Amino acid sequence: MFDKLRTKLRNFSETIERKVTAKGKAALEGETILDDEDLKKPLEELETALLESDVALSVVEELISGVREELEGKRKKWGLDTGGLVKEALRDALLKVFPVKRLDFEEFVNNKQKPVNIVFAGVNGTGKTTSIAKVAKKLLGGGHSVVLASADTYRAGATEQMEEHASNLGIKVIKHQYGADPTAVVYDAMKYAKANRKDVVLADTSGRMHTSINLMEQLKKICRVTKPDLVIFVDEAVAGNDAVERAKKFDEVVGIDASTLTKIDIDAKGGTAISIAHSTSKPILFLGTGQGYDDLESFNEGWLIDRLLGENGGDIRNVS
Ligand SMILES: Nc1nc2c(ncn2[C@@H]2O[C@H](COP(=O)(O)OP(=O)(O)OP(=O)(O)O)[C@@H](O)[C@H]2O)c(=O)[nH]1
Ligand SMILES: [Mg+2]
Repeated sequence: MFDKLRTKLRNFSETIERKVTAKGKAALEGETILDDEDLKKPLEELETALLESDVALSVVEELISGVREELEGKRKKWGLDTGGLVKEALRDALLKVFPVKRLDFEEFVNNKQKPVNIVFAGVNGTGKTTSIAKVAKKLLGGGHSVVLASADTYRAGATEQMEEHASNLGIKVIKHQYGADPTAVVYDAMKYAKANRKDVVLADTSGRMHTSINLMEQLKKICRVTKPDLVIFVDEAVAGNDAVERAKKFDEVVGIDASTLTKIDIDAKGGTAISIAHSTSKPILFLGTGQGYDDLESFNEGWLIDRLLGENGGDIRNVS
């Protein structure tokens, strides 16, 4: 018993000695060693800022513990602001959330064999149909021809909504009857695009809860049969914590290639983009910034990170 106690005491005193020696050595060189106590306050402040910016809790916890691990035990020059170091470490951690390679949409469409098949998916009301109309306008502006596939055969009025956009933009919609198999609609739209030398098919799918097994199977079938070149997951800025599960599930079931985050004009905090990118490791392609056809911005992680760290005044158009 006394032996055990003696060993414990020896280990304890050795640890203290190591710490004191390390701290003393650092002090002689005009530096200090960051410990839990130094990091506590700045990390708490950042945690609050991320949560207030709508980054999902699970993602915030992971980011903060990564920053803590990165900094604890590191040396810091006397007088250097610990908060500043923490912020820089967080910036690095946030940058790592985004895939190294951005997806350049224009380049992607230019390089793909035509017609390019792009399927939009997500839960109800997130802005899929509106985003399709915006992307169609963008493609038309870039000199591409576009066909819309109204593969939301489930919600009453969905095809009419799509037809209205198509008529405003002067493009063709391929549609079937209400209740028809959505896979057949996308298939026919691709057939039409091939026969009529159209460049891009934008396929609208009905909103579905990620927990609905049947509807997720239906989406899987669309993707299995029509083999989209790009599956875009659409979610909204206000989704917050919910975005993590949804994004993961859509990615797991159909393998998404990129995401679009809408309604950033309503809640421009944008932390949901971090949660989605973190959960899927896929790029964010666009931000929806309003209800008009031109309210679509290419995503820029630098802008978002500056915004989360409170460095660009939060103007969505401060995109460099
Ligand atoms: N403020 C704002 N509203 C948007 C944006 N994108 C879409 N909306 C609006 O959100 C509502 C739903 O948009 P839809 O495009 O119909 O959404 P959806 O995902 O197709 O909906 P379902 O087909 O029912 O699942 C509409 O009133 C749109 O005008 C955006 O970026 N900003
Ligand atoms: Mg829709």
